Amino acid sequence: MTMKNTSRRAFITDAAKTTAAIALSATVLPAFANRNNDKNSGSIPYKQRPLLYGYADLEIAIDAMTMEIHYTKHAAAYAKNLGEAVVAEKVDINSVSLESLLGNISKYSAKMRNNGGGHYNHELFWQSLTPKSSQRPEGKLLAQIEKDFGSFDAFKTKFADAGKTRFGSGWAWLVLDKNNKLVIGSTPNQDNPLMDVSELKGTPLLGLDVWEHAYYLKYQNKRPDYINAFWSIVNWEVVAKRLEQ
Ligand code: MN3
Repeated sequence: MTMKNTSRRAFITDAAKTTAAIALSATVLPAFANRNNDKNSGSIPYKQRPLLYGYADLEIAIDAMTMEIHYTKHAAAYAKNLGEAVVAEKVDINSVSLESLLGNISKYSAKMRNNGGGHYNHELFWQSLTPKSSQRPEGKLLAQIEKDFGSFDAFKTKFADAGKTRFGSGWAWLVLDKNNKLVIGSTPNQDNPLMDVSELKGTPLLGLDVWEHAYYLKYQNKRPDYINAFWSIVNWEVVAKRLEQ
């Protein structure tokens, strides 16, 4: 590609408007590519979705300052850096979704891996939270959890253990594997189960950020307390929709 930077930017922005509109109209969830259609944000191809709640609305589990710093600093940096990486590595974001980029992440740089995962994981995480949690899943999702883990309590214990035992920074996951079975596991850093480099593979239904930046202000070293509080703010309706898709 020999386009000058300015025209490449214009190209990405114009084409992104169309695809963003298509992505939004097709489904509310989980079109995580979030291609940018904001005229005011220049060349940044990936954009954070607005939160559906205020920073202070999850205080039963996560304090407002943590939410604000996490969303406006940490997660914002992943989106920005992913945008830089796709430009630098000449990814045509109009033909390559974020999901398929992650599926071939071994072909790209560490910057792409860290920030592609970081952007995807956080967008999924924010959508999985709500101040009005039903506290437990129901319907098909509950039935499948009971089938694959024995009971909702057994599922919670196993998921919590995945988060507690992830050494250092990473994520705990509930995924649907290729045999349509629910599986629990964890990934290091910003890796996720869509990545070809990941040991845990499948479609992410629920992810919990267990990086210290996600809980340290309120919980310090007490990661298990943070994980325990997480159950009070899970948006089970969103998780159930992901399972149906
Ligand atoms: Mn985080």
